[in-house]
Amino acid sequence: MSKSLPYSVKDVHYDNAKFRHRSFFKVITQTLFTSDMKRECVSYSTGKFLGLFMIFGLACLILTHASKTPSATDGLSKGLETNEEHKVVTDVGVRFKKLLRRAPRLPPRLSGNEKVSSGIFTGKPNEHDEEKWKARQRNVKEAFIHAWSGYKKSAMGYDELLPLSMQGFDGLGGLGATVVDSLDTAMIMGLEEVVSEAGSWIESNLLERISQKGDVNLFETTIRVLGGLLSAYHLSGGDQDMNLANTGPKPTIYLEIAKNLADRLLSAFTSSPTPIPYSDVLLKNSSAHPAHNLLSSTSEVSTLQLEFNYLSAISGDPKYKTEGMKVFAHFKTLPKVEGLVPIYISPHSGEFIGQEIRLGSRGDSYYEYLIKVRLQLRSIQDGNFTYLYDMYEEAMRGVRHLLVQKTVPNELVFVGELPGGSKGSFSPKMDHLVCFLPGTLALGATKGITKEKAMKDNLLTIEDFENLKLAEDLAKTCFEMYSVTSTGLAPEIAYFHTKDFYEDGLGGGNQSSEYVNDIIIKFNDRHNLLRPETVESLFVLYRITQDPKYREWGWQIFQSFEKYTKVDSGGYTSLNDVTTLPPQRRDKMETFFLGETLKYLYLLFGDSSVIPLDKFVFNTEAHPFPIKDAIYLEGGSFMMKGTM
Ligand code: DMJ
Repeated sequence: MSKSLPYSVKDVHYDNAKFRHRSFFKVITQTLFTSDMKRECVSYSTGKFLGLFMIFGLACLILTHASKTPSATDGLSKGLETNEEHKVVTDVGVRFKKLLRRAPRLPPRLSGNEKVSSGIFTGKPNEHDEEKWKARQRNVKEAFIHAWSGYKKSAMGYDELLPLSMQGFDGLGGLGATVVDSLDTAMIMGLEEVVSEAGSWIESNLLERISQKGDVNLFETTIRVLGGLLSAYHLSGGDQDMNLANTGPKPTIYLEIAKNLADRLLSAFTSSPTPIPYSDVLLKNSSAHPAHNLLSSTSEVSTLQLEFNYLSAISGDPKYKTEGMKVFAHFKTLPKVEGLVPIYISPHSGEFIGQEIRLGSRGDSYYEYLIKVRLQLRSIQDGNFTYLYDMYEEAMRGVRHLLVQKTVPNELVFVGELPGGSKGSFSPKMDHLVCFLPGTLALGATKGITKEKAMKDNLLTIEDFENLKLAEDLAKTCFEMYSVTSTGLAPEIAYFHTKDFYEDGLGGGNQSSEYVNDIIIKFNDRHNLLRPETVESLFVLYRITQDPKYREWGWQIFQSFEKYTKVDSGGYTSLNDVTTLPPQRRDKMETFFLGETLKYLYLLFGDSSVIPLDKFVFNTEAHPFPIKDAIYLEGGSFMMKGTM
């Protein structure tokens, strides 16, 4: 294995922004007025404006005193200093370097009036900003209406819309997946007409489809269809015994269908000889079978539990939770590589198969659900589920140690793969799917509250700070995977230029991107499926850090979707090649474009009090479930203590 770059507390002072060359005078003055250092200076200065004339004296003062003022933008060093268990001595050399460092270069493609500061943000946007974001949020709502009307016109009741040929396609077992995946987005956006259309279709057709349809994938059906029904149940007032939706069926309809579906899906667990479920279910006769290669994907078997746990909570029947959680209890016993796990597991032996480790396809949401299920069950008194958090923390240490490297020449941080396990070589390859990780890391660090509040209440450990730092760096890389292409849209997979790897002539096509030599896009990986992971992470990071740059990045991505994927006759389409103009289109609108991508963009541009991250947990398909204040009693039954 090539030597991986340590990404740990030793590494925390570097800044991932790219710098311009400027004069020493500008460096000093702009540092004082535009960087994090400004806030530190304020607490020392008896005459901060005189500081311009006494710059070296003031600089010396700054450099020889440790800061006592909390700074929202320099939380890492502050947090480390205040953590009783892990006191870190202030590094004077690093502080001197910070003073000399040049102001971060602004993200590319921002227009003049959209420029954001390099990190000074108050969390209180002015009125003009508020109006701007409301208008942008309306743009996203219009995009959703355009996507839905294309689907309704040409594909209503099919799983997916083929927007170019204007027809429907059943790629997910024929349960009308786009209808169910879209419903809670329409509820959140207040689109009553769409709620009525989708809700009525579900009420009239879905039970029949479930009882008559054939093969479905356990994971896809759980995250999209079961997940969509459950969040619709909550958002329409189900677990408050109310009907909050002005239109569509009453909430109990969603719950009844969800139970019927889940009862059939449970056969994947009960037919398997181990706690690892089979990958496929024949819905009509409630039987299950393994995939052709007899294996299950690690991420698939460990990305069912939020849904099954919530269904147990609202139905009062513990069987869903009991089966789902057996998977995690089993994973706890299996050997791992610094918390990281291979991407295949056998439902027959219960053992991992092969060595391949990655946080992209087949690995990704295992890590996501470790922390999210722990957050979902955090109010349970018996503490039986703390092992999930331990597994998550160990895995993130493994990611930082074994998988994180930086690019040449511009030091973008990325998460690579271990195709041969711990003894194989490192591959500088990252699926777009890995871009869920910044959001998950940020959520895991603050547990859904803002970084500012978490720091004020002294809640963050060194590991939390390390994870937050990695989250922010990785989010930037994910954003640059968009910026580096001609279309402003990311490829499905990127490779990264490192000291051990480079391939010439495979750039993204945007020559004005400063990362054009850092990011390599191979021919077969140039497609874009309208995936959500980057905007999902931008949404979570915006909520947690309150840094408006994440909104601006999301806006740029949204504009590119509008420009290159919108189909005039209705809907949005995938692309075959994001690096050439005009991009060749691929005839498919994935359900997650409505279920996830547009929902996260809408929430990113909206009020942060809507679906707060400390009170809701989003399943991997962006369906939000409330975190119940529940006490689980012995045997798995529980009492509610009210809803949040
Ligand atoms: C979604 O179905 C889910 O987010 C899943 O976890 C990963 N892949 C797609 C979106 O890209």
